[in-house]
Amino acid sequence: MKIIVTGGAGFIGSNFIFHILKEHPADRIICLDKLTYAGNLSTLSDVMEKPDFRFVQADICDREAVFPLFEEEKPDAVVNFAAESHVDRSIEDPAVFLKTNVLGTQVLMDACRTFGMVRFHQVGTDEVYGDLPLDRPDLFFTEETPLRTSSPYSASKAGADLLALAYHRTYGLPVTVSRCSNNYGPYQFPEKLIPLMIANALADKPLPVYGTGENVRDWLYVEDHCKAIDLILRNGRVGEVYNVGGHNEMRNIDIVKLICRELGKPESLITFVPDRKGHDLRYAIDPAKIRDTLGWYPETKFEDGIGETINWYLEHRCWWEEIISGAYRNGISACGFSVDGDNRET
Ligand code: NAD
Ligand code: TDX
Repeated sequence: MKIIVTGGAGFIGSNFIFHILKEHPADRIICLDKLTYAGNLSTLSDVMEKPDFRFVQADICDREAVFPLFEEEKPDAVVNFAAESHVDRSIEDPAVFLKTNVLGTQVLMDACRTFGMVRFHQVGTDEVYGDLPLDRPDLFFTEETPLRTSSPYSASKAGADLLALAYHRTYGLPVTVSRCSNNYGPYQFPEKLIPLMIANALADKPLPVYGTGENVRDWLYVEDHCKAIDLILRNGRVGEVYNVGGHNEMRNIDIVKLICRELGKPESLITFVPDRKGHDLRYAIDPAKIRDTLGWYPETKFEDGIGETINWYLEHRCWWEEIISGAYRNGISACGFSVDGDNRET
């Protein structure tokens, strides 16, 4: 299979590229990424020189860049990870979220329609379902749960999902959508809860917990998410939505305390700060559909995954310290990563 992976210099997209190149050695990957603040070429340094990998720096909203790439590469499939992904940034400035997440998805699907009805997978989020009450642990998100978005981020992701399903119904484009819960693991940008807390704790800085810290998220190890997308891409039914998540609900405050314990840091670093506007209370996925139809289940237990993740951040300090210092944006990494390979194109 020849796959265009958009947003592959980000957290989940890069892990997906590593997964595909390892599990499907006959596949070829073309990574299309704009390298926004969230994209980091040093993440891809291990695969940059591989013959079955190509990196192209471009914006998914840019038809003039996207269409010729499709014409040249004639991909079998597109997996769209490219997005603005941080809820707090969407509250500060929604415009780029609507542009990239909705209009960028449209450009990609128009290219899919134009160049032979290319198989398209949209990477979505459980945030499109809004939130569940804290006092109803019996309730979960199913694929039939109505969309009820809370933030500009989740509204833009819901727009993209609906557009993808509309392209299937209207044009017969072979589309699938996955909606996953919170991911954690290597290469997550240190603005998100877990890597931010690890980085701050290691620097003995305050750990900013929003509100009371009682909000609940359903955490999934990133590799399990990548396996789910791989399965949906190859064996999923077009026109369908699949929820991905693992019955692993944790309160934010408990995650932060666990990180303190693991790093030997005092809980006195925890600082309660004003709550996020519109802060969703609880996310919880019912993964019955993907389990029963595709045989997917989360393989990594949280105790193992969080330990591996903390170790990864301890062993890759240079990767995230270059992000915090801003040095990663120069395209030259001092961490021993080579990011100027022949496969890099702009
Ligand atoms: P990320 O912010 O780490 O990475 C996003 C990547 O997309 C970056 O490499 C960035 O450079 C690229 N990008 C942004 N705008 C672009 C544009 N206009 N053109 C081309 N590339 C662009 O995000 P992530 O956490 O890896 O999330 C990937 C996808 O998964 C997103 O669609 C997100 O909504 C979804 N998702 C994330 C989670 C999670 O917990 N992180 C959970 C469910 C779904
Ligand atoms: O400093 C913080 N303090 C804090 O209490 C940060 C950054 C977050 N939080 C809270 C807010 C959330 O309840 O922690 C929880 C997790 O926050 P984020 O890491 O920002 O993730 P979330 O808002 O849940 O969204 C994530 O999961 C769904 C991803 O960022 C999205 O891209 C994905 O769609």
